[in-house]
Amino acid sequence: MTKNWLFIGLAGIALIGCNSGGDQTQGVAATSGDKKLVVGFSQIGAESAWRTANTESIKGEAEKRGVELKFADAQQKQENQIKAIKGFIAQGVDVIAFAPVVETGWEPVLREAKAANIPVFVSDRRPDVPEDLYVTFIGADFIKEGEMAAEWAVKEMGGKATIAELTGTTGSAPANDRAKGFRNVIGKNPDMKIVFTQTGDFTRSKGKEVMEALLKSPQGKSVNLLYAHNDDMALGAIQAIEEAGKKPGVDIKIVSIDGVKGAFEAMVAGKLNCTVECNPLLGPFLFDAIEKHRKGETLPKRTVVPDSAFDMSQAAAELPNRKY
Ligand code: GYE
Repeated sequence: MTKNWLFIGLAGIALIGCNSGGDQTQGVAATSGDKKLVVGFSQIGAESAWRTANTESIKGEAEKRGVELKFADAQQKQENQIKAIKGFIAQGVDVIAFAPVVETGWEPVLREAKAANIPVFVSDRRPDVPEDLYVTFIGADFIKEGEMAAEWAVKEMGGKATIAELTGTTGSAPANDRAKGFRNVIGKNPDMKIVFTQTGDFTRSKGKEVMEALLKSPQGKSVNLLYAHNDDMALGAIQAIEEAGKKPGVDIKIVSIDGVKGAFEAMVAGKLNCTVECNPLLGPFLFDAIEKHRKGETLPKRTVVPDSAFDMSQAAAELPNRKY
């Protein structure tokens, strides 16, 4: 175990890109007198502890600022998100915000929002659409997170490991980017071999199920490192490893992403080795951006929320400071 290992990500808020202006800056519905600002927010679902903290942050911040929030939970289904966004357009909300479950397939509905002159704010995950279809995108750098997980892994395993990967929701930006970032670093280490990769859909139950099946297969016997795209899947996998009579954190080292409380508790218990933080508390960033936009300020197209990484040796000291 590397003592005091700490990799600080980007310091401060990095602002990348620049608003090209366009129609999105004109899409502000005027509010007069004490009429409340109405924001429609399409959330992905409630698949993880990260998501729960993210939802609380958005709801709490809206309440604090006196914003009327129309909140829709899509239960991890893109079709539900598209329906919710169409509903917000039909209701004539002032602002639409959403966290796209997958990267592709958003252009038509965002064109409808643009035609209705409703500004769109993107939270958490990136949609693959032209930049003029939204005002700004606020979220973490998932490639960087994958790289940080791999940097820890290479160091911890001395450049040699047989790796299983539990990926996030298929087609989602964090699953695509966390896989990519990890490989960017692993690729330079020929003895770090990924022998298994399967989705656990960012949930604890699926993480457990997939790990159970892997451990029963001949391939599973050789795995000595698990990389999970989020903490919930790692926590599910920990249960499966224990039920198979192995020691998580020892027989199979584990690195995951999010930095939720449950991950810190597992590190204190010696069952999880490292978590790379991904800040879910996006509410203040989002509503600040909405307010600035309404005042006519130009926003960057991208705001990166910075992350750190924590290993077992730091877990006990850090646990009381965790906000989610
Ligand atoms: O890591 C995972 C959640 O999009 C960053 O979604 C988010 C991810 C997060 O389900 O736990």
